[in-house]
Amino acid sequence: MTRGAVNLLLLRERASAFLFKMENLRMRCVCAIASAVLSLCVSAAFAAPTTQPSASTSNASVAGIVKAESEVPLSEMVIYLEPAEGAAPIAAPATQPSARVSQKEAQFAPRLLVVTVGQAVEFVNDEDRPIEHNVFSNSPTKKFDLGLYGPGQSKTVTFDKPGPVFLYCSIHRYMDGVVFVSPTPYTSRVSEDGKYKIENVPPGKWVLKTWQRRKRFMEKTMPVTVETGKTAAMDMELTKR
Ligand SMILES: [Cu+2]
Repeated sequence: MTRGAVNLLLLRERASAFLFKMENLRMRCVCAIASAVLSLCVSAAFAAPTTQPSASTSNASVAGIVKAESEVPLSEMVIYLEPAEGAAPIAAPATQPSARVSQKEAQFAPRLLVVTVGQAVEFVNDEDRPIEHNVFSNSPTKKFDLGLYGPGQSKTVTFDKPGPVFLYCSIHRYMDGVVFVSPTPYTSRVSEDGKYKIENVPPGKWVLKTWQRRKRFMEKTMPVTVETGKTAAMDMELTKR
């Protein structure tokens, strides 16, 4: 073999070794990129919030007519759902916007406010004139005393137990209102013609209950089964106390 031929062979060997190394490196790069992409995908899959079947997609409701003596306005009546015994407890909505009660012209507005357990209520002194109010309650559901404060100021109370909370003002004896704290967000006011409708109820077994501001009638407790896409018809007749 001539010296030139040997050199050529050596050169070819080196070249092929170099090419092999390059190929190796390329494969490693491809592998590294692929594994990075894969791990990103996997972590994205786990990090993404899992879509829970939400109440708003159940398209189920509970509705009906409340019959009582016609002269009685039923607008200060609340119908609400409680989970049936043994049913999974309902987690309070993670974020609930705070509700608001006005004190303008020495009146609580709305006079009856329905909130869900855990929800906060802002009591705002929105008087145009320099009038101070002192909102308080002695109800077992929530005892509080916000003290005196003037126009432009507001104080917030979080209602952490279900039940009625009667509102008063220590300055104006005629000011009265009520916050009804429902154990679940599934509530409806009864209209003056007796109709009510609780919408977007998760399917399952529930107990329907009534609450009246003026206790003129016996309260009702009725079991109800809610099915996806259906309206459970729950009419009721109230009896005098
Ligand atoms: Cu007042």
